[in-house]
Amino acid sequence: MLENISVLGLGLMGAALARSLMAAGHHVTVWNRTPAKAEPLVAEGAVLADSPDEAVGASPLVIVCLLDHASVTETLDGTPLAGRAVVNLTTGRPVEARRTAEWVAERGGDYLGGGIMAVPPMIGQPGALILYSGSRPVYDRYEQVLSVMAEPRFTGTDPESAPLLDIAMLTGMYGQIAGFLEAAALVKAAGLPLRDFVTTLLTPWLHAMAAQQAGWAGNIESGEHGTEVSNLEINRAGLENLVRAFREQNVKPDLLLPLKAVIDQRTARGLGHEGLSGLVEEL
Ligand code: FVH
Repeated sequence: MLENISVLGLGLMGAALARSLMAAGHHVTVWNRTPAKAEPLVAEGAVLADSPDEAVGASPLVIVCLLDHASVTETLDGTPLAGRAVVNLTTGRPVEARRTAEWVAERGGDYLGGGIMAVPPMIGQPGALILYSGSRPVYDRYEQVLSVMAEPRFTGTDPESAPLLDIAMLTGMYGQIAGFLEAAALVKAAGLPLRDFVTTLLTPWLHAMAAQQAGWAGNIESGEHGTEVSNLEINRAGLENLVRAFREQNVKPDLLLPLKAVIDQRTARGLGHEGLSGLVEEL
């Protein structure tokens, strides 16, 4: 079913979202603080609203993708939201999402928040994912529309859940990036071919190791941190070895040191027999 949809915020992400909705044939009204950014979309068939009020008035489904939550409430301040489904795809912390959801509800709107797990070129393509939380009725009513932008995943009615899971996903990503950067610095400093190392060794190794994570999650949920694979004492010695090797190669191990500190702390408590999952108890 083709819908009337308003998109507020035409930065890199908002423009990509609007474009994907237009490509699916929906009737899209757009608004941006700096109107010039709307010009390419208007040339492609979007309708330009002169104000947030006009944009919100044009469609029952209002998608907002701005810099931060403060800019969302600033933009929608004074705009009646009664009868509107407000889908906020602006990144924020869980407490901000709760506050914005309450703010929207006070003005009569139904709030669904989303955490975008994609960069703009991925929008509308396989592999893009958006985590949603908030109003289940809004999600159910518009699931088909949302799936045009990215695979939608409803994570719960608590507005905090999508941003929390978004942050958890990014945390896993940054941890992997930290390991990648240290490994790359070591290989580069040694004058070895880096691209070859990454494609033939590191990436397949990381895939294989990622298979351990479901088991660790089970340990963490049960609080049972026994292991028959590799205990913390072995990992403590392994990290010690890594850090010494980095220093001998004149490469700083700075991104590895926080992990080493937590392993040292746990083993110093006499828990070196546990597996790596036990470290979560220190955090
Ligand atoms: N780009 C990405 O890769 C990431 C992927 C994950 C999700 N994020 C989040 O998406 C939100 C928007 O990000 P963006 O990439 O579109 O950002 P910009 O291109 O910088 O556009 C920002 C838009 O916000 C408008 N804006 C800023 N401040 C205000 C304000 N006070 N009042 C009204 N609008 C405001 C800005 O307007 P203008 O500067 O063009 O006038 C842009 O439309 C963001 O939460 C990411 O974390 C993207």
